[in-house]
Formats: sequence, structure tokens, C-alpha cells
Amino acid sequence: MAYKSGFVALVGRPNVGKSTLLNALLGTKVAIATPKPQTTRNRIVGILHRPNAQLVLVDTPGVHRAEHKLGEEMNRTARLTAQDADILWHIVDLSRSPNQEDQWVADLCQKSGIPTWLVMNKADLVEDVKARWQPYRALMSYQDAFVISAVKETGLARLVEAAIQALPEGAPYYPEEMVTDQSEDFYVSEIIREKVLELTREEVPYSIAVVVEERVRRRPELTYIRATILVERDGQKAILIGQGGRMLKDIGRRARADLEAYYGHQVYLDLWVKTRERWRDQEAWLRRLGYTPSES
Ligand SMILES: Nc1nc2c(ncn2[C@@H]2O[C@H](COP(=O)(O)OP(=O)(O)OP(=O)(O)O)[C@@H](O)[C@H]2O)c(=O)[nH]1
Ligand SMILES: [Mg+2]
Repeated sequence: MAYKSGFVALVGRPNVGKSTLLNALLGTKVAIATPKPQTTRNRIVGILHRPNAQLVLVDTPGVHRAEHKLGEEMNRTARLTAQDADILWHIVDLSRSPNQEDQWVADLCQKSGIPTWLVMNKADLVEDVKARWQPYRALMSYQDAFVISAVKETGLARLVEAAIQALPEGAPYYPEEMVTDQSEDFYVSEIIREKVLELTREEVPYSIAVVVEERVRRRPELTYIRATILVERDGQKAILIGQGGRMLKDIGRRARADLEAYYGHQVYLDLWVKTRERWRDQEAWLRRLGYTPSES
């Protein structure tokens, strides 16, 4: 049997479960996933290896109405990633009705001319699946449709098998042991950002970014990490630090627990908070933080 390989882009509006699905399919956490919309800000590659195929899954930021340059770049990342895929999975949340953002994504898929499958997620929250899928199927002419639950891991095997069947013949794109293309610093910064998303509310989670300033293995059993959380206003800085430094300690404690599990040894996490006014609207910051996608 000829070897098959290719790219599947996971596109959809925010919060439908794209990153949860990516992690479930890989069996390991490569992308952070939280109950807050606009969690993912980058293109995140996850690689599924099979004896006769390599399925490259690409998670993208949720397509939304952007209010900052950051949001525009996130939408652009989703658009550019979709243009390069062999198959598009339009992920939707079956427990909700389609909205304008779902329509934007469907239009983007339609315009790309790339085969697009409707992947209806969160089926575990829905009683009458059939009654719910009609309005979604009407968004565009999908090549195929699947009902899944990323959290309960139902319908996933069928989805992957179908994708592998549909892949073009070709050599693998990535080496066999590789699960993701993201750097260690990126992963570390995302874990910290995830904790901020979990612990803060309103504008704060959206106004932050995390920069890993230093990461060294000080001893065989200890990694030292110094990271800065950027905020846009001093008021947000005060919230992130919290009374008596309690919030920052909480963020650090949770992030450290995850990072120690990841490294398999002790982590010393040195967290700082800095105000950088309106960084979300500044090209230079977006570039430095890795939020500006390249054209290919
Ligand atoms: N009940 C249920 N919840 C789900 C399912 N899949 C994802 N979720 C939840 O939906 C929320 C959003 O999940 P994410 O994976 O972060 O969604 P996303 O599409 O990546 O969101 P953005 O990165 O913001 O675009 C999280 O709280 C998930 O736990 C599912 O199959 N069932
Ligand atoms: Mg996501």
C-alpha cells in the first residue's frame, strides 16, 4: 500500500473545541484548551503517525470579529493555514446554533476550494443530534459530515480513518518521533497563559501575553524558568499580582505543577508582571511574541 501524507486544518469559531480535539487525537496535550473563547493564538501542528500514513493536524485560532491587531493576526493565521491544507475540518459546537462566525468560516472554506468536512463536536451535550445538525449542514456544501465528542472521545476513530483514506500519496513531512512542531519555550509560555485564562476574568485574560526570558537546566533534577506576563494597563498588573501576591502565586503554583509533570523533574518558576501599553495593537510586539503569521 502506498504511503500517504497530508495536512488537515482544524478551523472554526472560538470555543468549539478545536484544541481539545487536537489533543484527544494525539493522546497528549500539545495545545492549551480553556472554557474561554480565543484561547488559541497560533497555528499549532500535531502529527499523527500510522504505519502507512502521516496525518498532520493543524490547530488554528478561532475566527472572530477582531477588536485589536492581535485578533486580526489570529484570523489571518486561521485563513493562511486553511489555504495550505489538503482537507479542512470545519469544527462546530452542536450544542449551540450556528452564528455569524460559523458562517464566516464556512465561506472561507467554500472559497478555498479545498474539500471541507463538517465536524460537529460536543455531541455529548445534545439529546437530539439530528434536529441540531440541519442548520449547520446548510452553511455550505460539505463533502462529508461527522458527529463527535472530543471530550468523551466518541466518533474520533472514524474521523481519523476517513481522513487518512482521503490523504494524497506522498512522503512523510515530519520525522517519526515528532508529535508537534512547537518550541519548548512556546509550550512553557502557553501553560502559563492557560493558568491566567483559568484564574482571571473579563478583559484580563485577553490582555496578557507570556514571554519566557530564561530557561536553564540548573541541575539534572531542576529546571529554572524566568517568565514575564505582559499586561496592557497597571490596573491589570495589580489584578494579576493580587493581594499580597496571592494571584501570581496561584498562577505560578498551577503552572509549575503542569511543567513538573511535563519535565519529570522539579521546576523553579520565577514569574514577573510588566505593563506594555496597548501591546495588542503594536506590530513590533505582535512580531516579537510570534503572533504574526508568515505568508507560507
Ligand atoms: N462537553 C464538551 N465540551 C467540550 C468538547 N470539546 C471541547 N469542549 C470544551 O469547550 C471549551 C473550549 O475548548 P477549546 O478546545 O479550547 O476550543 P477551541 O475551539 O480550541 O477554542 P479557541 O482556541 O478559543 O478557538 C473547553 O472548555 C472544552 O473543555 C466536547 O466534546 N464536549
Ligand atoms: Mg483552541
